Amino acid sequence: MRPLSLPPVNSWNEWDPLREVVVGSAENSCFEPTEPGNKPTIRNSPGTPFPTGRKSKEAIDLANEELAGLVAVLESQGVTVRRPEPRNYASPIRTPDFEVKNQYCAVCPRDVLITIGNEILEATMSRRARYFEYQAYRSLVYQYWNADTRVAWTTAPKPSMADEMYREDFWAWPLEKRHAMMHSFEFCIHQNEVIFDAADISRFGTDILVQESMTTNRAGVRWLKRHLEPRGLRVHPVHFPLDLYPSHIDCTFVPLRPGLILTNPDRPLRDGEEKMFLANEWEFVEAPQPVLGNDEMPPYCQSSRWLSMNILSISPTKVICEEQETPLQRLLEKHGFEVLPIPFRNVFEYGGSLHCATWDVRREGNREDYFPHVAYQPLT
Ligand code: ABU
Repeated sequence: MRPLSLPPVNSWNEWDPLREVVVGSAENSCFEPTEPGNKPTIRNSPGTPFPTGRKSKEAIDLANEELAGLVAVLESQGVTVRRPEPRNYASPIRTPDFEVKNQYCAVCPRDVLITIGNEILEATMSRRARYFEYQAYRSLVYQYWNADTRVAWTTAPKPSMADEMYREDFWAWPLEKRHAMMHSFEFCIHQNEVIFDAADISRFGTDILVQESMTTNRAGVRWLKRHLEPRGLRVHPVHFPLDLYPSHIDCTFVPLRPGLILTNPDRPLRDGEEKMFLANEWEFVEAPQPVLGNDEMPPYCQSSRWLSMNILSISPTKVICEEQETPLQRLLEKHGFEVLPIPFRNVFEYGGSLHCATWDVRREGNREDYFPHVAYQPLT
């Protein structure tokens, strides 16, 4: 008897051969507004107010051109590409708990949605301007869900995003206080509501890592544990204490294939958390310094220069990398990868690079246990 074909939604890790992916779009993008969970600033222009409202046509066209280039490369590799629905982000939104001047964009589906096996999981999100970002993907999600009864779909509980959810003075903490607080993993969000962005999660088959960050709190990790453990998965919170503004794991700790992880030399894993990797013979390889310095990043970009590490795996032997990050490309080649370089700098000001701008819906392969020697404590 022939085995059943894989469901249309099937992705257990970050590296298996990619078959279908959603690529974001910059259409109608706005500047991210100032709000309790986000205080955007212009690089190298302290004191200059951050722009509000729509981004310029030129900035949108430049980003869309690079996103189209990514689509072309993916399609040339036999990957099916889907795109979000164009929406209006420029109008204010108001819920019973908050108001915000405008929404943001749909460039980074990775932050909003994650495929865990045959399940689509919609994150709670952590910022007001992104509360309704899932809407750009709803019709795609319905198409996947309607296509096959094996596809599951879960939306995590929406937090209030009321003022009380945030610790707004976080943004004014002096450096000394940040250093003093770096082992407490308390950032701009409190712990009393479930909060997570999907990009704080990294998938390794049976094992799921979740970074505690400015965009994911401990209640979010607990919710993920309670949701995923009954499905046979093991959820491990991870921490990078030297990252004083952590948001999203995919510029910090990037699995490349079974046994190999690209690590960020500025953001080591908390002492002790490396044990599960070492006990299972995983190797850490440090990413080289990014080509761009902090001051050379696009002025409106709120992400770090480590977007250099934000690569997209097409398979365990092939990755897409930003064109100018040649030191990283050479390192990856040395480790046996074929590298497909593409220009992507104009997407940076939308908060991400190649991994952020995608949501992998289908990869070949099944759930595997890459950590047979792990001391795991499920929630009791
Ligand atoms: N959205 C990914 C940003 C991560 C970083 O700034 O390092």
